[in-house]
Amino acid sequence: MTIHEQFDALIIGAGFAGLYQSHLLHNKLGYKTRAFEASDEPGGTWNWNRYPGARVDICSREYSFKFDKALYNEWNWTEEFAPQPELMNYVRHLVSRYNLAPLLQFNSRVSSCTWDESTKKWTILVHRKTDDGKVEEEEWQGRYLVLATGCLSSPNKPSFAGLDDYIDSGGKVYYTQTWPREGVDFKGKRVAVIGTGSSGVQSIPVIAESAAQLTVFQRTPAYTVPARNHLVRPEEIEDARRNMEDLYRRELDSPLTNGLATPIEKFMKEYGTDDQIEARFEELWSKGGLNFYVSFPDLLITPETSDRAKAFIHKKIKEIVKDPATSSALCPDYPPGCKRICADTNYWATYNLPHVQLVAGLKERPLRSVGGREKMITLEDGSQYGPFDAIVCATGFDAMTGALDKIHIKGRNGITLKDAWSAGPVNYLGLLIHGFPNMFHIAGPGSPSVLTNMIIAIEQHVEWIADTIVALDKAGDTTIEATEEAQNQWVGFVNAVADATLMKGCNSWYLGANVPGKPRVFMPLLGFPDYRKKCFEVQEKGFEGCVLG
Ligand code: N01
Repeated sequence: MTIHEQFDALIIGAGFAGLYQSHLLHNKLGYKTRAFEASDEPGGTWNWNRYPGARVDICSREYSFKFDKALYNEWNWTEEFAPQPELMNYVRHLVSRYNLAPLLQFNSRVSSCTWDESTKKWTILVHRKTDDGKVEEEEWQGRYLVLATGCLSSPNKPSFAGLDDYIDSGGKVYYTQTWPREGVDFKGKRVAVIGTGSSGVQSIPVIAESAAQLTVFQRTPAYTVPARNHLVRPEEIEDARRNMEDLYRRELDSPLTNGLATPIEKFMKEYGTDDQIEARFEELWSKGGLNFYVSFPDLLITPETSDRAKAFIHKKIKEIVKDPATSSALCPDYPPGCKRICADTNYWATYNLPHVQLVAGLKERPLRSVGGREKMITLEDGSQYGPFDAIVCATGFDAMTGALDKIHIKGRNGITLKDAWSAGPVNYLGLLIHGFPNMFHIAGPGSPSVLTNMIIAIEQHVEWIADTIVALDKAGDTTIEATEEAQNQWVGFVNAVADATLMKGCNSWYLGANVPGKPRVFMPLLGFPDYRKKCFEVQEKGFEGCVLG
């Protein structure tokens, strides 16, 4: 086995987080780093999720790194919501612009990470696929470990009965989270889609364009607002470039980091008349995109506001979808935003097409068999649909913790992360975990991460981690670790914030409720500005809540 020593930081993942962390630590600060990526390309979630219609649901001018004004000025997004191939071009541009390739190692899956108390170092075991298809084991040692493993990187692939037989008898199964690079031609095919979260909502209208028949299997309907995607207008780019600093400041000051939205301060009941409230919803609806989240600042807090938003969206669904039974089945019954709202292009209108059918109510009558030799899908109540030439599973992710669950991480005194997190993830600031010195987690549970524009969340974490390493080195400290007390307080705070919202009122992946057996804990923290302030304060107060050694 090859052993590589003397690294400052070992980074797992080469998505946006791993790339920026590599750039900052190595190129800017002169540390010796290496980032390990399981795929043969960088890009993380945008590399894997190549399904038809995949695009970011945040305006591209916002979903861009802002740490380097020159980068911001030179990159030309073509669409308001960048499609997946364009996001991959951006990723490749980052790699070449900052000469990151020598810092990245592809086809390399990290299987274990072990802290050695005597050397104060992490040792990680990497399985690297070589060009001739062999797998080589490598050992890497470094002072710091950075988990840049992504929040939505571990696919949730339910083990449906019948699927193996279906594949054996020539049926095709595709997962949105690991879509074939060469793409899929659905022309003339009878297709089933299982799942109606963001991935389903984005792919269903595009698949419907070519499939001969499309049947959508829905367990829970999604709230979705029209994205109103368009080609970026030159004046929008110019304006964004001229005002990038201002946009960035507004993003940092907004709870969900959406700087282009026009938030209002007033809760709905103080806002005005019914007509004015309706006009506010209409305004955001016609603007499009996830700005609907800022319709009223109490959307995620006050039941009355939530109910009004819900009624508004139900009205829109009923206006668009012609068949009354289908439109009713598409109306969600939980608070909007409790699951992430989707941004779509023609989603509901797709159900008006004669070759598209919705099969709803899978909560009451789950899938009994998917595919089988007859290529049919059977529900628990015995109803059958098909036959299908292809089945698309848009079944989401083991979010936020799934990627780490797959790595054997062993901290001080032999404690494993699996044990430490057996009742759900616990940490301090979302960044540090008691018992795991010198290990940082980017945009993980306990931080705002998935409730923000992820690029903003990533920038903030990457910079905090780099500042921390520099500060420790300056002070001659070799280790940092969260205290148990600070961690317990933080977990209590994250839970209290979630309890004050309506966000625990449905079975979302935020809660881990989509994965059977996963502890039900609300993972992200709502409220970016206060969080960021707290992170600064911790640093300013000499890493309050941490033990340095
Ligand atoms: O996954 P999801 P996703 N039987 O978990 C259903 C981000 N994202 O990949 O809701 C039947 O939301 C499941 O049903 P239920 C974004 O943050 C962003 O779509 O659990 N159905 C649900 O309908 C998003 O929130 C973008 O009852 C089953 C669906 O599958 C996150 O990723 C694009 C089932 C999964 O929906 C995840 O989105 C895409 C079963 N056994 C994703 N298991 C953009 O930027 C699961 N389901 C636009």
